[in-house]
Amino acid sequence: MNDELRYRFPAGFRWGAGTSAFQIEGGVTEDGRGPSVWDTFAAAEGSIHSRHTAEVACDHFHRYEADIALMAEIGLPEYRFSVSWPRVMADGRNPEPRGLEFYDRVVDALLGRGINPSVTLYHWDLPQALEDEGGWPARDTAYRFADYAALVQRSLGDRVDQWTTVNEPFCAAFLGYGIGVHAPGIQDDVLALQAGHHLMLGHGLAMQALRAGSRTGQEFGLALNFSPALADVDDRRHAEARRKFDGLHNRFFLDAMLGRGYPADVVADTRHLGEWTSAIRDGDLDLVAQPVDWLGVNYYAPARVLPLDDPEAVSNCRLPGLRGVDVLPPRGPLTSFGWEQAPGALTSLLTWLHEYAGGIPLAVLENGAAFEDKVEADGRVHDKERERYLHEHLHAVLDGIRAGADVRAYVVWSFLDNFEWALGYTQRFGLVHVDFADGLDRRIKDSAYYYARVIETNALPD
Ligand code: GBH
Repeated sequence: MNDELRYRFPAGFRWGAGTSAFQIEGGVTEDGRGPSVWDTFAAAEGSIHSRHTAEVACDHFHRYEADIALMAEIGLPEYRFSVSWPRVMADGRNPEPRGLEFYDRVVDALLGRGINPSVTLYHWDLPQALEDEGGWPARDTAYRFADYAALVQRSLGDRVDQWTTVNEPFCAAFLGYGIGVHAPGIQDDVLALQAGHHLMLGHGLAMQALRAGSRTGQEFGLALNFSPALADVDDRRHAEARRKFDGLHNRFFLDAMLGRGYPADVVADTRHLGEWTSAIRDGDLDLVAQPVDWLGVNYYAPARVLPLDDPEAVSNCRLPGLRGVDVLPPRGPLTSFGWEQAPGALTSLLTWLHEYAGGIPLAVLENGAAFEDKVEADGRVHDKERERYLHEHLHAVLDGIRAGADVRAYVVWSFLDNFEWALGYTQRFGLVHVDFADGLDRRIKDSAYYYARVIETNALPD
C-alpha cells in the first residue's frame, strides 16, 4: 500500500478554509452598513493591540473577486465566511438591500468558480443598536437573531447548502461579557452566563427559522470551541480542576445543544455568582435543543490546569465558575500566539465527542495556527511551521476517524491573514499572506500548496 492510500480520508470528505466578516471585510461604513459592537470596542483606547482597527482590514469588501480567484488557484472546494449582521440590517432589525447584495455577489462569485459557500450567521459582530438595547444579556436579541437568520436564508438559501448559526458562543458570552477582552468589553459574570443562554436560544430559534425555509441539500449546525483540560497529576484534586474547566469550556453549550440542559456541575460552580438561571424560561431548553445536522468543532489548543490550595481563590483566567482552578502556562512547541501545539488532544477530543454526543456527525470548522511568517527574498512565504502544524493536525483528524468518529469536514483557519480581534494584525493565521504595511498585497504561502495537495489527493503525504 502506498502512503497516499494509507493516509486517505473518507470519500466525500469536505475541505475548506474560513474567515469571518469583521476580520477581513473593511468597508465598515459602505452601502448602509451600521456599526457593530466590534467597531465600537476597537475604537476605544486600550482594547486592541497598538490601537489597530478593522476599518480597512483586508479590504475584502472591495477585493472579494480577487480573493475568490486565489481560492480557486489554491483549489479550495469550500469557503466558510460569515455574514455581517449590521451590513444586512444596519440597526439589527431592518433589512439593508445593498448589504444583502454584497453577499449575493460573493456567493455567485464562489459558485462561478465551483467553490461551495458555507455561511456563518454570527461571528461576533452584533449590531451596536442591539447592544444599546441590552445586547445578548437581553432576551429580545435572540428573537432579533432569528429574524436576521430568516432574512439571510431568504436571500442566499437558494444557493447556500452549509449553514452555521452561531460561532463559538463561549467567546461571545464569556470573553465579551465576562472577562471583557472581546466586544462589548463588559465584565459581569451573571450577564455573561445569561448572554450564553440567549446565544443558545438565538441558535435554537434561528435553527427553526432556517429549517422552515429550507430545501433539500441544506445542512445546519452550531460551531463550538473546545479546549481539552490537561493536568500534570492524576489525583482527585487535579481531576476536580479538570472537571471545572471542562464543564465551562467543553460541556456547557454542548449539553444544552444536545437537549441535556446546562450541566448540573457548572450550574453548581456558578451559583455563588448570582441567579443567572432565572434567564431560562419554560420551554427554552427544548428550543435550544433543535436537532443539528452536524456539530462544528473549533480546536486550537488544550489547557493545563492546576487545583489551588484555597478552593475559594479566584482563577487566574477569570472565567465564571472557575474558583480554585488556575491555568498554567502552555508548554512548547508553541505558536506565535503562545498556544500549545497538541495534535493528540484533537484526536481525543473527536473520539470523546463521538462517544459523548452519541455518534453525532462532526465538522472541524476551525483549526490552524499563527506564526511569524516572513516574505523571503524569493518573494515567497516558506511557512514550514504551519505546514507541519496542519500536517500533524490532519493526522490527528484521521486518527479520530479511525477510532470511529464521524468527521465529515475540515476547514482551516484562516484563508487570509486578518484582524485577530484583541491582538489586531499581530497574529497571522492565513494560508495567504497579507501585506498590512504595504498595499494589502496577497501571497499564497507554502502551507497553502501543501494543503492543496492534500485536497487534491484526499489524503496526507507521508
Ligand atoms: C477562533 O476562536 C475564532 O473563531 C477566530 O475568529 C479567531 O481568529 C481564531 O480563533 C484565532 O484566535 O483561557 O478561556 O481565555 C478561538 C477560540 C477561545 C481560543 C478562547 C483561545 C482562550 C480561552 N479561543 N481561548 S481563555
